[in-house]
Amino acid sequence: MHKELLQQLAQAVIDGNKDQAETLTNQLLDAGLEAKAILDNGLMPGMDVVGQRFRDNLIFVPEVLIAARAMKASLAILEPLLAASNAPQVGTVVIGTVKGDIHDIGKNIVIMMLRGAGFRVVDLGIDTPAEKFLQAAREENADIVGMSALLTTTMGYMKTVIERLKAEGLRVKTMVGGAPISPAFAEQIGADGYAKNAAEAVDKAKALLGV
Ligand code: B1M
Repeated sequence: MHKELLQQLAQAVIDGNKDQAETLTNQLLDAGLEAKAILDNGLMPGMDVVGQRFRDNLIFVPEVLIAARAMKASLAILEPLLAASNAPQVGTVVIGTVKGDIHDIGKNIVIMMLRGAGFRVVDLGIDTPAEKFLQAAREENADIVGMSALLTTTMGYMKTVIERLKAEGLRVKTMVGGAPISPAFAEQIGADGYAKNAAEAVDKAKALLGV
């Protein structure tokens, strides 16, 4: 039964059917499935199909927007479960999607998982300029500055932020991620850490702080 509902949830994301996505998410939770499994096996496969169709010019921005709205509606239900934590506080992360980039679904999932692992997370939102990262890093006494980018045209901005942090002498670790980012790119721009997905982001953040 789980499998069928998960497939329906993926389809609801693909169709951009927000109401259906919410109903199915609640049904899956009622049926005892864990939030993480709903995310990994329902929402993510749905958004993967959306990405492929978008790339192949089968659908366009408006369809992607309504798919994103459906995914966000489901995530809003899952958030308290993913972010619930009994873990002791392990450190502070300030995180944002870099300047020029408005993709935030992946970043928001990373935030939920970090909170769930006991991190205090300050969300700087989307289209975040270097100044905002710097200011927040100082004011929040951050241990880690996290950056997300989904566009090949915006990923280079991560280097700008890292260079600014270094130039200002801020003693903070940096972590980067997002679909176009690779470990080699992360190394090339001088980031301290890279994570492929939200679960890895938690492991990497802990490793960076030695906890
Ligand atoms: Co856009 N978009 N989009 N888009 N969009 C992509 C990224 C694209 C790959 C689609 C495609 O062509 N197949 C393509 C980029 C191509 C490129 O750069 N070479 C693209 C494009 C071209 C564009 C526009 C330029 C389209 C246009 O206007 N013509 C435009 C740009 C707007 C801008 O930012 N300035 C645009 C707009 C949009 C929407 C607004 C419609 C919408 C975003 C809605 C929103 O986020 N609120 C959207 C969407 C939804 C997508 C796709 C389909 C899905 C992205 C997503 O949410 N994935 C995407 C296709 C794709 O990625 N395959 C695409 C699900 C999410 C859970 O995964 O974000 O990868 P992801 O996050 C993962 C990991 O990457 C990682 O963990 C997350 C969870 O596991 N991660 C981190 C992310 N951040 C991390 C940070 C970390 C660590 C790990 O540490 C700090």
